[in-house]
Amino acid sequence: MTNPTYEFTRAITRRPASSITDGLRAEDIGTPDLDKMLAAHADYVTALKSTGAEVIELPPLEAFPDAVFVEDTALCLPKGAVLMRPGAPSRLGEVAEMAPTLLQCYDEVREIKGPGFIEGGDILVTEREILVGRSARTDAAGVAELAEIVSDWGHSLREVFTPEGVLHFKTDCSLMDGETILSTKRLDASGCFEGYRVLHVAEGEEAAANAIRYNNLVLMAADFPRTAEMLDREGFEVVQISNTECAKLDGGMSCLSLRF
Ligand code: CIR
Repeated sequence: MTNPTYEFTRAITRRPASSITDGLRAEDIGTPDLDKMLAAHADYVTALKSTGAEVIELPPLEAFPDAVFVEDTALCLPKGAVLMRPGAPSRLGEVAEMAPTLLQCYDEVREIKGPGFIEGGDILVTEREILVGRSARTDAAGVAELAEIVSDWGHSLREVFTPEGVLHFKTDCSLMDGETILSTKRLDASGCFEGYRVLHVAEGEEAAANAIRYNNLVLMAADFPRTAEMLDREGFEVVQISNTECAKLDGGMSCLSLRF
């Protein structure tokens, strides 16, 4: 039996465009370097492919500086995909750019029509439920519209809250396996993971929480040695990818792909 929450045969990525220098960021900590980002992106794609998966690599979109962060445009589930409605106005148009690819991959593609907003970065799919964090990008109406769609496919959805000042719910957590979640202490303290086994990222390594389990691998941002060691001790096969450039735009491992 495969576990559809972390065993995948495909992924979709999009190469960063030179307009990435205009990407959204909460705080300006420097301009991302396209060449460095391209190199890290290539390592990321190579890691996904090394698990035997097919990676659909989409071309850069100059008109959308944040389009490399494809995760926010859709939710991919076993029975269908749902096109999101990003709460960042500059990112709304990325959805139409993703739609044709998903229509090729899925028989059923539905969409969040609004008026609510929701971004994929706020959605964590576990074996038992879909957790959606309300945030500055995801509102109650967006969550409610998604809940209706996924209930048709047999999923239950639970609304939770992304901590104040944190971009997305998954900025602070990721799924490691059927029962285990990697989380920052601050997010876990909200009580949203009751009933799960929770591993905390090391103190001071909060940015390590945005990782992905993809088949046999855990892809995590490099430079968080204590969290990497902890995951290794727990028996996970960790691959570290440079995230220095995406981090300047509040992006991490999960944002860079759609996985299904
Ligand atoms: C944004 O602010 O929308 C982008 N600069 C970063 C998006 C990161 N996406 C994600 O965590 N899923």
